[in-house]
Formats: sequence, structure tokens, C-alpha cells
Amino acid sequence: MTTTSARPDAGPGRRRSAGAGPWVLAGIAATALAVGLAELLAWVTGPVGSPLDAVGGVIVDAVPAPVKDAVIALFGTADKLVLLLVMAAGLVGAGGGIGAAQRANRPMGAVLLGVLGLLGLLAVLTRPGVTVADAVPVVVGTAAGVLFLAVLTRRAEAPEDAAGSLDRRGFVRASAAVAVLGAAAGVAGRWVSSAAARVPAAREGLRIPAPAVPETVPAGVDLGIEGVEPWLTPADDFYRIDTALTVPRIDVDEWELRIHGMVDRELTLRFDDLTGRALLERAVTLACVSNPVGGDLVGNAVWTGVPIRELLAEAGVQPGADMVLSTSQDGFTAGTPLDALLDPGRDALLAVTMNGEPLPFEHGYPVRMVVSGLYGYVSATKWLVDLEVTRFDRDEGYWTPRGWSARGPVKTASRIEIPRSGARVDGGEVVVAGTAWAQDTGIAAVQVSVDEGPWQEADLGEVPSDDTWRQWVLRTGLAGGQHTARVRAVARDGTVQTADRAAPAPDGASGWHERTFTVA
Ligand SMILES: Nc1nc2c(c(=O)[nH]1)N[C@H]1C(S)=C(S)[C@@H](COP(=O)(O)O)O[C@H]1N2
Ligand SMILES: [Mo]
Repeated sequence: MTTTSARPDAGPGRRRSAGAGPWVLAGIAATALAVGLAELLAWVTGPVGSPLDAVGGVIVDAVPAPVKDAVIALFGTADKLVLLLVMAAGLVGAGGGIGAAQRANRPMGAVLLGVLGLLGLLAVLTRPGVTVADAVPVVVGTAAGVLFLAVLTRRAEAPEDAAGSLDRRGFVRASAAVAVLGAAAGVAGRWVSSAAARVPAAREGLRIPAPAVPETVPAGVDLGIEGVEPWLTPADDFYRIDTALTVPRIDVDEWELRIHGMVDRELTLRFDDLTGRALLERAVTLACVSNPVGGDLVGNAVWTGVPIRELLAEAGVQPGADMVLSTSQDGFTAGTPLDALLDPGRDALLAVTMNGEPLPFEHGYPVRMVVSGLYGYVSATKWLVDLEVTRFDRDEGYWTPRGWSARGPVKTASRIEIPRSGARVDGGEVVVAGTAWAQDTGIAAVQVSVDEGPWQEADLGEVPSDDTWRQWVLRTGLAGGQHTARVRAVARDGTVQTADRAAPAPDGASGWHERTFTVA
């Protein structure tokens, strides 16, 4: 119950109705809120749910061909913009009418707004590929608009001194604020969703020049053994590790890379500045520091890109620097030792393609780093936008304060892929096979010991360089019963893969991989 103190000029419960102008504004505000919120939500649920696109589509389909031709002749490619402006004008008119109706005959305005929403919903539901989720933007937007109008009406009708009561000024202010908010939401929604739709199309249409120095992959990289990972990992099967909740979708035309810090000349590069250079193509195996012994957070791809040292040379690295802090568009950072990036013997690329295609969004489109011999967390920044030449005693990468070591050279590793754990295999000759890697150093040999017997040399697949993993196979006669095989690799510098067991944190797992299986 509301108690009201009597005032000479306004009796208890007396309606103070604003004039027609404020009500027209209120109707426009409610409509703007409904449409604007729907457009913003359609950015999340997908473009099919956009009421402006849906109604625009209905209009385009309904307009007679001569009118359409005239519009295109008049406005050219701005025809879509013209249609949007016409719809916006129509909505302002409808909103004004809704406000006037609400003033004259409550709740007629709210009902009309509901009808407008229903028409928008029908338009959305006629679109190809529509799903239930696409109804959400219009329904929620319309509900918000109706709610706003209802609450505004109640408050305007409330006795002047009741809590939440609105005077004429408050009524106009609330309407104006919501109108601006709704319009801003609509513009923002359309802007971001059009950018989001443009980016995948741009990636599809992207033409990257052929590498000046192509990779030559020898014929024997794959030993052709069933159950062994292919030497070249298809992009779709490539492991994915990152901190991104939603995969960044960068517009390649907007992309810029800034190279700064302890350099003589700051550089800002656009995508064309990168791809206009002589591109180098290299197969490089990427590994995650979190990969356990025998794990699969490792993959091998052919990348093309620009050697990072060429760009650093152009910028002119100043004495005293020992690290390059790379930053992604979504704020991830990696601290890479400068000497690894300057070493002419090591492949360190700003990569723009993966297996002959523009980088997949998940793997860093449009530009990422790939550095042979370093774990991804200290070197393989995806969605790269910034390189700062600095020092390890001044800066650190994302994972360093989270329990991982500042430097992350890849540890020599090998794994058994067949026989699978617990497998039963046919007697006679047993095939033990898998993959081994020591990026930037190379695999010289792989050795297998069965049941703690002597180490036997496996046959090795070919490799184009020391940057990639290497397949291996040992064919050995084994008696029936249970056996355990273990594997170790020897790197090209002569070091033997260590037997010391280490967990992945803080700088990578180590120890020999074992598989136990049964021979029939
Ligand atoms: N922007 C960004 N780049 C990143 C990461 C990340 O979280 N964000 N993770 C890194 C880690 S830990 C690894 S192992 C590799 C994995 O690359 P991939 O997902 O292409 O296999 O990306 C590196 N680059
Ligand atoms: Mo990683």
C-alpha cells in the first residue's frame, strides 16, 4: 500500500501525464532498446538472428525488380547502408507511434511493440539455416523494450512523492538515455558481427606468395606403418593449447606488428609488409611443455614465414638485450631467448601459413611465431601483435610466474606408438614403432630395449632437417607372453635421452617411454 501526503497541487494518486513529445520519445527509446539489444545479442548467437538483416532480407525479396535496380543504380554498393537507414527511419516512426499509442491508451504501446517484435521474429524464422538460438535476440530484445515501456509508464503514473516516481524531466531523461543506449548497442552489434563475418571470408580469399625458399621433404619421412602418427600432422588434428576463451579473429587488413624496446629503430609491419618479403618454408615440429612422456601434445607442420632475425636486424638490436617478449592480440606473452632468434642456424619464423594454407584461426591467424627447439609456451605465440626486445631480468612471459621456467628448450624425447598398451599382437615378428624428436639438434638414433634386454637400433625415417620429429621402427622376434618395450633417442650432438623421470612442470617431462603388450 502506498501512503501519500496530500499536497495542494497534486491530490493523492493523481496522474501526472507527460505531454505527447516525451511519450513519442519514450516509444522510440523502447523500440531502440528492443532492436539494439537484439542486434547485439545476434553478434553472439550468429548473424541469422539479426532482426535488421532478417527484415531487410524480406524487404529486398519483396521489392519489385525495377525499384531494386533503381536503388542500386543510385547508391551502388552503399545500397545495404541505404536499406539500413530506411529501416532505421521506419523504426523511429514506429517507435513514435508506439509512444503515442501508450499515452493515449495504456498498454496499447507495449502491445504494439510486442507485435513489432513478433514480425521481426517471423522474419528471422523464415531465414535459411535458422535454429532455436536465433530466436533469442528478438525475443529478449522485445521483452526488454516492453519492460522498459511498462516500468516507465508505471513510474510516470505513480503519485509524485512515491518511491521511484518520475517527473516530466526524469521521464524525458530516462527515455533519452535508453534511446541512446539502444542505438549504441545496435551500432556496436552490427559493427562487430560484420567484422566477425568478414574475417573468415578474408582468410579464405587470402593469397600468400609462394615461398622463395621451399621446403624439400624427402620421400621416406613416412615409414608407412599402420598405427604410427603421420609425419606431417594435418592442421585439423594438430594439438591446440592456448589461454583463449574465444579464438581471436583478426582482420588481416587491420593487423599490425610492432617491434620495439631495445632497438635502434622501431618497426611497425602490416601483413603485406611481411608477405612481400622472401618467404622461407620449413617443416618444424612444435611441442608443448605440458606433454607427458608418451603424450600427444606435439605435432609437425610445414610453415612459411619470415625469419625473425631479419626483422630484428632491421630494427637493430641494442647491446644488453637477451630476450624478446612476444604478445598476442589476446594478451598472452612468451619470453624467447634473443640468441635463439638471432642464431642463423636455427629456424625461427613469423609464420603465415601452415601446411600450405593461411594459418587456421585456432593456430594463430594471421601471424604466429614458430621457433625450432623451444617449447611453445616460450616461443610459439599465436595471434602475434607485438615483439619487444628486452631482458629476462626486466620482463617475463605468461607462464613464468605460474610455475614454469623462464627458458624452455625442448628435451629430447621418443615414444612408442605401436603396439598399443595392453595390445595382443601376433607372434613371430613384432613391429615396435613410433616417433622421436630433438628439434634443432636432430635425432641420430633410436634404440629399443625389450624386457630390459640389450638396446637394439631402430630403423629411422627420413627427415628434411633437424627441426622435425622422426619416425622409427624395430622389427623383432618375440616369444609368446607379456613383454615390455622401452625406447630412448640419441640426439645428433651425441647426448642420450635421459632415463631420469621428471614431471612436465617446470621445464618439460623426461624419462623413457614404455609399453607393455602380449604376444600371442
Ligand atoms: N596467443 C597465444 N599463443 C600461444 C599460447 C597461448 O596460450 N596464447 N600457448 C602457447 C603454447 S603453451 C603452445 S604449446 C603453443 C601451441 O600451439 P598450437 O595450439 O598451434 O598447437 O602455442 C603457444 N602460443
Ligand atoms: Mo604449451
